Amino acid sequence: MKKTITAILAVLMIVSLLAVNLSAAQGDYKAASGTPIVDGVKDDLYIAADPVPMKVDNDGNPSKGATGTAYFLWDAKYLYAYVDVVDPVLTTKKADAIYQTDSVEVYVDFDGNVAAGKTAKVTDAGVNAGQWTAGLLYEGEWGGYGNHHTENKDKGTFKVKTTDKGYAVEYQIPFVKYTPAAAAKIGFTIAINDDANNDSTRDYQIFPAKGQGSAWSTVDGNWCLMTLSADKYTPPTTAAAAPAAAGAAAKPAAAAQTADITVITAIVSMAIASGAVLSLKKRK
Ligand SMILES: [Ca+2]
Ligand SMILES: [Ca+2]
Ligand SMILES: [Ca+2]
Repeated sequence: MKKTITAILAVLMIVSLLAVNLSAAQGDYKAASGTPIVDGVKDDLYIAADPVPMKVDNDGNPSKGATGTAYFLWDAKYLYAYVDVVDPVLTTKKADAIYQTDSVEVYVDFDGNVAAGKTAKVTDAGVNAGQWTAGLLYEGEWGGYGNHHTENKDKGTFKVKTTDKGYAVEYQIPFVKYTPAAAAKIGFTIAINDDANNDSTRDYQIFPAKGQGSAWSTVDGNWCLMTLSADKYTPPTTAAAAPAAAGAAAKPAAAAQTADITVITAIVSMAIASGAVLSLKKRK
């Protein structure tokens, strides 16, 4: 009996600790299920994912430079991100370090540190976390830091495309040692580096939430959480097809109407002609 009570108390303590620590993470965003084409263009699959806004600096103040929105997808092997960056002044020359130029950083924790409220250095032995940096001018050349990036960068890819508001980056980050499953929670965050005056030196770094300026080296409760959802976008079928079909049917209908008018005209002409015959007969 005493053992049972001790066990129950221990479980309650763990549950309460977990509850406190879970609330320490900043936000819990849904990653949708699916495999996109990694080409820098937003696939419809991303519609089912929660948008992750990037609008604040490390102090939580509104961005004075770039802003952006990220969407995440996952399948058995990869985590994908489509990151839409609003940046009015794009860097045109490379720098000594990628992060000094316009670029995006995706940070991942595949060890459950954020969910458990633990702090860890991304370079400490056995810590499966790291930062994946993709630069506007550096396609095919990863930047990054931490064990997960260093060990696996050859297995990941990204594509960059300029847009009318700035640029977009699409990521394919390999899980490797991590086995994803529906409803699992991953620690993550994301940053935009903005060189605002094209001098190859970063002016702003923008995050989803404050206190994430140390995410490059340290996993902690300031990171966000992502839930790997089984939700998957499916394109609308009958509803969207109906207006197009109606539009297509409009022309034949118009043609039928034209045909009707032709017939009516013929009947009227015949009537007039016969009327003319009649009137001719009357005159006789
Ligand atoms: Ca795509
Ligand atoms: Ca810029
Ligand atoms: Ca600058």
